[in-house]
Amino acid sequence: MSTIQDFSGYNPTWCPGCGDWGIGIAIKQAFVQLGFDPSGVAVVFGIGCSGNMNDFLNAYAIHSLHGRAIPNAIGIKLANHNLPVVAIVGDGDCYGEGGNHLIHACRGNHDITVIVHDNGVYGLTTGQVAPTASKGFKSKSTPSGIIEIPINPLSLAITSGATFVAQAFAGDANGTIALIKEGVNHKGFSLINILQPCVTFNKINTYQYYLQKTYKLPADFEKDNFKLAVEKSLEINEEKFPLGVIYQIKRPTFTDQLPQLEKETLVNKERFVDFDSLIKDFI
Ligand SMILES: Cc1ncc(C[n+]2csc(CCOP(=O)(O)OP(=O)(O)O)c2C)c(N)n1
Ligand code: SF4
Repeated sequence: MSTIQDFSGYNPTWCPGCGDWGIGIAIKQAFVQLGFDPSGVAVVFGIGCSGNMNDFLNAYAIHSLHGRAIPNAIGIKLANHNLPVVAIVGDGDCYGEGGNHLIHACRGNHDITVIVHDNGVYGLTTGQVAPTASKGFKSKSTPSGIIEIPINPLSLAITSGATFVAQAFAGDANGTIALIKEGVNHKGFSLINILQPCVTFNKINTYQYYLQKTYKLPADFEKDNFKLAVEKSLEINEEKFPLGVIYQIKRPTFTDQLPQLEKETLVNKERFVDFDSLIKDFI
C-alpha cells in the first residue's frame, strides 16, 4: 500500500495560498486511496504552474508541450489500455492551446482523465488572460478588458461527447479527492474542471468568490440526463458553479472498439505489425 510520501517529489514552488496546493494534495491522496503506486499510473502534464507539478508528484510522467498533454495521454492509453492515464493541465493549456485535442478526445471517448486547474489566467507567464476569464477581465495582455466571451468548459465537454464531466473547487479538499477518484474509475473520457484561485494574478475569482458562488449538487442528481447537464453547465452565466458529477453515461471507449486490442495490449504484443505482409500489400 503506497503512501502520500511515495507520491511526493520536490517541494512545490507555487505561490503561498495558490489553489494548486490543494489540487496537488488531492491528486496524491486520490492516487493513494485508489490503491495506485507511482509506477502503476501514467501522468501527463501540460506547461504552466499546474504543469510544474511534474516535479512535485512522483509517478511515471511526461512533461509535454503546451496544449499537447491530451494527445500524449491518448498515445499512452493506446499503447497500454490497462494503465490508468491522467492528464494534469491548466485552463490555458486545455481550453486554449489544446482546445482542439479536448474536443476530439471527448468524441473518441478515450479512456483518460483530464484534470484542469481552471484559474482564468495564464499563471506561469504572469497573468495574461485565459479562455475561461469573463468578458471584460483586465490583465496585462488585455488592459482595457478582454473582448471575447469565455469558453464554457462543462458544456463544451458534454456536447462534444465526454462521458464523465465534473466540477470541483480547490478549496474543498474532500470533494476534490472524491471526484478525482470517480473520474479515474470511470471507463471512458472524464473531465474534472477544478475552480482554482490564482492568488497572485486573478483578483476576481478568489476563494471568497467561489465560497459564495459554488454549491454541491444533491446526492440524487440525475447525472445521466443530457439536457439537465447542459442546463447545469449554463448556470455559469448567472455566476453559479455546481460542484459534483454533472454528467455521466456509459459508452464504449475508443480502445474497446479496436479488435486488435481485444486480447492484449499493444505493448504486450511481441510484434504488433507484420512488416513483411504489409510491404507485400503495397508492392
Ligand atoms: C506553444 C506555446 N505557447 C506559449 C507558451 C508559453 N507559455 C508557457 S506556460 C503558459 C501559460 C500556462 O497557462 P495555463 O495553461 O492556464 O496554466 P497555469 O500556469 O495557469 O497553471 C504559456 C502561454 C509555450 N510554452 N508554448
Ligand atoms: S502565479 Fe497563480 S497559478 Fe501560478 S503559482 Fe502563483 S498563484 Fe498559483
